[in-house]
Amino acid sequence: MAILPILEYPDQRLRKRAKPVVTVDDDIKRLVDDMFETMIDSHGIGLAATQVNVHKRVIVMDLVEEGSQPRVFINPEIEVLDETTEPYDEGCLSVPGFYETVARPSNVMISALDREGKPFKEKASGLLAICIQHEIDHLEGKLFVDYLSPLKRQIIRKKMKKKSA
Ligand code: QAP
Ligand code: CO
Repeated sequence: MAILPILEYPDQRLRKRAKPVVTVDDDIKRLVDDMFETMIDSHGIGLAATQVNVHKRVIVMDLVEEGSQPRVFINPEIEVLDETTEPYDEGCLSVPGFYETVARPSNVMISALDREGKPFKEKASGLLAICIQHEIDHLEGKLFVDYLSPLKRQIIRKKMKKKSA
């Protein structure tokens, strides 16, 4: 197992679109294990492979607030179930120290493969629904700051650049 470096905004590699996993082999399982170790080490609740510069459709999650259950989503897809949206103060391991309110659909159906490559479906609401949408955005090269006003995004961008300089 290994702790992988996490890319930070505004790194352009966070903008790459991840490719579907063709077979859930030992390499993917190793990636999943390393992603869990990396996420736990940095006190995260969710991590997409894009954030560790691997452009494959893999997400790990452990929602501590909801009774800690390690979850793996490979090639995840969501279907929005109704019109309800909910604002939530989101953060991101790739934008450390910044939290902003984002409104997303409250109720979604998730389809994905698990760590063994087996397909499953799960109805999600609450933090799980928010987190899976945030993480799927990463696989599309999208970040939560993209939902903010250009001014707010610019401020965060400048502060992040200053921090890494
Ligand atoms: C994504 O985010 C998420 O700023 C996961 O200093 C967050 O794990 C989805 C973290 C909220 C839904 C709601 C952030 C750790 C972790 C920080 C994370 C920080 C240390 C963020
Ligand atoms: Co994130």
